[in-house]
Amino acid sequence: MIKRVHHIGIAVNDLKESAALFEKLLGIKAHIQGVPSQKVTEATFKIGDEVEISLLEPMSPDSTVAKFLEKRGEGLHHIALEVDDINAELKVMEANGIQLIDKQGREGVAGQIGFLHPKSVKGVLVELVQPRKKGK
Ligand code: CMX
Repeated sequence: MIKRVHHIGIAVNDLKESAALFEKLLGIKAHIQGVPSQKVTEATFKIGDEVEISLLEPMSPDSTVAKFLEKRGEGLHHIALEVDDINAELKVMEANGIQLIDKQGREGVAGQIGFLHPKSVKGVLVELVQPRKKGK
């Protein structure tokens, strides 16, 4: 079952300039970190106790985000939905005819993550997130 929107990912060309803009827009400071496994540097804004907005700048030209920026320009890159059991949810999605990018959860910043292909979700890249248990 989907529990909530976990975060929204936005692809940007210049993280420093974009983070400064979103700090003004949201009135909060960004937490900046490199995520080598996804080949991006992220500026994350936690809005209240719920949703985060993550700005994504590619670390290298072979990053999927670099490819996205080249093809489509800056803008909404993905929506992440929180689940309790990522592998069970991926199985359900597949059984419902949704094309998976990841057949199984893999390690991400927030916990186990898995992507659904935008071609089968009306052009929106969807990420499922099973957050890491606190203290782990
Ligand atoms: N949202 C919507 N559509 C997207 C997309 C996105 N984020 N990324 C690619 N597409 C579209 C492309 O525009 C293209 O459409 P057309 O065929 O109409 O031109 C199509 O999908 C295929 O795109 P592509 O550039 O040929 O790219 P690939 O097939 O090589 O890869 C995808 C696309 C989605 C499978 C790949 O980007 C992927 O595996 N993404 C998941 C991982 C990821 O994006 N990580 C980034 C960081 C996440 C994080 O830190 O949270």
